[in-house]
Amino acid sequence: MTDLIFHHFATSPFSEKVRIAFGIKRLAWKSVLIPNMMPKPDLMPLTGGYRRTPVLQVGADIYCDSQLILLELEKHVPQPPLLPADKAGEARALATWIDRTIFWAAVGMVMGAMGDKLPAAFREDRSAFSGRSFDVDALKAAAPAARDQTYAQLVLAEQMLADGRPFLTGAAPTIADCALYNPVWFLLERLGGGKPVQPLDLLPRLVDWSGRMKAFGNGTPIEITSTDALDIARSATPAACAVDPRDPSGLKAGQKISVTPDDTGKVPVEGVLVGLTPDRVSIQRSDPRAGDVVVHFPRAGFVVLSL
Ligand SMILES: N[C@@H](CCC(=O)N[C@@H](CS)C(=O)NCC(=O)O)C(=O)O
Repeated sequence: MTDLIFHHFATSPFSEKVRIAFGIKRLAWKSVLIPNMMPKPDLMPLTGGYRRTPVLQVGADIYCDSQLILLELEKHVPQPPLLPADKAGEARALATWIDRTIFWAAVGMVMGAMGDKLPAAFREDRSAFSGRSFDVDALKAAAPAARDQTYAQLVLAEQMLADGRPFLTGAAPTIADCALYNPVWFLLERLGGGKPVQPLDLLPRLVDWSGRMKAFGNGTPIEITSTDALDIARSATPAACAVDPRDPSGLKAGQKISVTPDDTGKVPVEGVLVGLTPDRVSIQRSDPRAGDVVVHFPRAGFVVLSL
């Protein structure tokens, strides 16, 4: 199997969503630690401008966004399954809900509580990243509302566990559990020092569930440098992919396009369309340090424009 190279940083909750999946699959993986804010001089040659964390690299194929990273992980390491055929749609839909709602409510709680302790450079970076001013006083004032939203959303997960099932969709974890672990871990680590904080103190099944998830660990990271990762990309050849001729976008292989996240870190990445499926859009680009690479993005949550 070609090595899975994961670009991340320790305190990143979206990275923990993937690291816990590595743990469930008991995987040994290559770890590249990247900065937690711009600039990211050794990541940009690989992604072409996509700046968010995490990113997965497999040779000269670069996978952006945890949504797509987990789909790709499942292809490379199918056992134990995180997307069993009878639960795949349900698990992916739950993960989308969690990523787009619970995560942001939890961020509101964490930033309201500790935003004033973060360095000015980080606050400026996150203002540019989100397109909203990182206003410490406004975040503090909004923290109670963020706590209430976190509670209202997490209660739904608590209800899913109410029949005694150990994981969100049944007896074994799926990507929905990995997605939920992201904000729950963030709250526990950042606000609770590992102990249940509000509103988790009112959600005992979820707290037990988080203990079961934590026990999976993160697999075995083997650290490599960002320069090693660039060398690996340069000496590899991207895997073949194809453009679905029935895709409703009408896009054709060989067209120049840009792909941009629709929510945060809205930096367009430009390249030549080489792959298009219902799940992903893939563009080829080259860079003097990374060589010829194909950068893959999920379709959901990304804006694709012909240039
Ligand atoms: N939808 C993205 C969201 C990723 C995201 O927002 N990651 C945060 C870190 S947890 C980030 O990119 N922060 C800015 C940065 O790392 O530069 C995903 O699922 O990967």
